[in-house]
Amino acid sequence: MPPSRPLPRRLVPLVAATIAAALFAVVATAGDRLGAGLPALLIPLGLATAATFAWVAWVAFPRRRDDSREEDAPALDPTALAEAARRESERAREHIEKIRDARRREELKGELAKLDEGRDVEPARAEMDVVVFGTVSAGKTSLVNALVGREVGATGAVMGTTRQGESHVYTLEGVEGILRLVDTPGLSEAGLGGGEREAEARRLAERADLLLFVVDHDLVRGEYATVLELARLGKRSIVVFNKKDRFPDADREAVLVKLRERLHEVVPADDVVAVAASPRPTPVRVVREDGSHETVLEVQDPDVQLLRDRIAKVLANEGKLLRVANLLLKTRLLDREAQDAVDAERRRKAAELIDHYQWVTATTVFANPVPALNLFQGAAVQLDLIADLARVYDHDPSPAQLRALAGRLAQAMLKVGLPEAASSVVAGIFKRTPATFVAGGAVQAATMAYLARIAGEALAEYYREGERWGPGGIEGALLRRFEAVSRADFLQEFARQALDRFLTKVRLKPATPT
Ligand SMILES: Nc1nc2c(ncn2[C@@H]2O[C@H](COP(=O)(O)OP(=O)(O)OP(=O)(O)O)[C@@H](O)[C@H]2O)c(=O)[nH]1
Ligand SMILES: [Mg+2]
Repeated sequence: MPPSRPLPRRLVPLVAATIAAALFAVVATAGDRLGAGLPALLIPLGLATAATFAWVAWVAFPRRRDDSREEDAPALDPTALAEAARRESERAREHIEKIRDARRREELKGELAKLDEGRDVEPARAEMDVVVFGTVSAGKTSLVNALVGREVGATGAVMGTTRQGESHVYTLEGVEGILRLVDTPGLSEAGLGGGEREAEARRLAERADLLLFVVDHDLVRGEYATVLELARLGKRSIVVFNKKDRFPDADREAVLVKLRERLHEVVPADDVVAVAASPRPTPVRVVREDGSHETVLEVQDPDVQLLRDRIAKVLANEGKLLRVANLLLKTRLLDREAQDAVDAERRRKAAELIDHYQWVTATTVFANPVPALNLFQGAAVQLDLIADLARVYDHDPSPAQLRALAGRLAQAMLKVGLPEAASSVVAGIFKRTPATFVAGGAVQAATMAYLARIAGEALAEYYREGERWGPGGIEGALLRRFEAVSRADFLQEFARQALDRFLTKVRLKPATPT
């Protein structure tokens, strides 16, 4: 049965005010008959009634967000989530099958099989990843050691002590299943840095069943942004304020209040917990038998019990739901990885094809100069390029469709004046080279290569986008590619290759500048 929805709190003052106003009106009407001094008495009476109603209603309808979270959680149905994960898994499988690189394909298949297994596993054998994440030196490894109860990872004052993710199995009273506590490399101070280690930490955090976000003071901007980002991803997080021993009681409370306040939209107050994973030894005055005294450093035990209790409570109450929701998320992420892998392979293949055909085009023109656009109106090389690009993107156009597409491309090129534009770009780059002798045939050939590349890239984009040209239609697509291809770095490389090819073909040497 779905849980009953509490009255939205925003309506509470309105309802209270209406009731109070109605009462006030009734009494005031009666007051008209009773005498003139009464209104002075009625105003405070009305206000007091409104305030009382508002207070009673406020208490009677608690905020949904924090306090009712655990009761609300089951409203999401684990069976429905598991079913969604199964559908997502089918989609991912289809994408994985399209990956040509056998090793990558098998790797992703293996990961998918593990996720599939995880859906039907019984609670006692279920695995839960609790990922410890946060800024460098916040005390993540110290926290892992404290929770596990022995030194499993190296800690240090030097930033970047932990270099890769490490997981440790541990148990918590009252929680079924296999718990893995995963330590991660720290985020850079700003929390926005790149780098491989940070990328790995983020990858682990995204896949966590439960996240422990460790800070050792109030949040810096980067940390705040990261917590929000992960919350938006649906990541269940406990924010751990570590090194509380460094603060006097009042300051520690102030930091906690501030953290709770800043995070109140995404993290319930109970899920912001203060700990001391590895408190500094404290100086203690010891009185010896002979009456003299000295100060010694007393080692302090870790203080993480509150956090342990909180993790146990969250996992006991929401563990199953978190695990299934996370399986769905992980399957989605895997599907995205598979799609990215397919896309990257296709882009590579398309780039190879375009490269190949641009020079085939140029060589054909160089051997047998034809009026520029004839080539696009049904010449074999262009039709082959279009057909091959279509196949890269799983399309199989008929010969008639190929000819129609080639014709449309040629028309669009003419319409936006690409042949002239390309020819002047090419003439320009040849002018800047020592090969001033380059004959008209070579310029024409290189121009055609240039046009073939622009057409090829526009086509690849067209197929990539599911046979859509994007803004401005076919002309817009061609112009966008023309701009991209006319970048200086591309032009330099193009000129070098063009000269290489035509110079070897005609066996001419560059004219020696006089
Ligand atoms: N005072 C105090 N110091 C702590 C506490 N926890 C950790 N530290 C110190 O903070 C420093 C960093 O601790 P680590 O556990 O290595 O921090 P980390 O977040 O794993 O660091 P990286 O792996 O480099 O990102 C060490 O010098 C710890 O002794 C604590 O509760 N109180
Ligand atoms: Mg560490």
